[in-house]
Amino acid sequence: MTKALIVIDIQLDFCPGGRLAVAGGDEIIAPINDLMADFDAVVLTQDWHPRDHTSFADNHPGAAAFSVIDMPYGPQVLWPAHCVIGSEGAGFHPTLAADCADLVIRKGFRPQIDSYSAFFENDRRTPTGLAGYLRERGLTDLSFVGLAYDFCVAWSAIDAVKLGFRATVIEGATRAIDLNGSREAAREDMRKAGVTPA
Ligand code: VGL
Ligand code: ZN
Repeated sequence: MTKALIVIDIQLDFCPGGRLAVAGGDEIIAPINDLMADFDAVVLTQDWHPRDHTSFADNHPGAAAFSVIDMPYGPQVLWPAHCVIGSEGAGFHPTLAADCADLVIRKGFRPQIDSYSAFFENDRRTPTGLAGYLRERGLTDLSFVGLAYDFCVAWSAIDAVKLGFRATVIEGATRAIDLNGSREAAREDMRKAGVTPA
């Protein structure tokens, strides 16, 4: 009982028609639902931002969406407002088998810091609590799917390896934003970190 499927951010705002839509984001939902039965545990993450979140371009007057600013914890992409707490777009896509999840973990709810990874906020230090949950249940072999490949999926998988888990990304069950080559950069970062592609 060591295998967990970690399903990253299958929320309406990341699917076509959403506020930060990832191309083809909805195409991976049926395959993810099918994968769930192969695992001992299923964890869903949910991007969950207050309206005044510092990662939103419209909270920085004059700044364009998808530009990059320096934050105390490093560079930060400014995104269109998305996954606002309590909004429809923050909800899971209705076709995701969310009822099968053992745990839903929310991230990005502190106004001053973004959180791509399911394990740490973007300062790479503030934990979400997920590592403790997985360790306590003996879940050591993690497979990552979901959105977006080049941000939340990659950062989560890399942190998983750093924390001592075995991490695989099931690429066919992910889709990328691909901002300025971020897809290839993420693939290379994961390869170097020891994340196994599948
Ligand atoms: C994500 C950008 C901003 C993601 C979340 O889920 O990859 N990307 N917030
Ligand atoms: Zn976000």
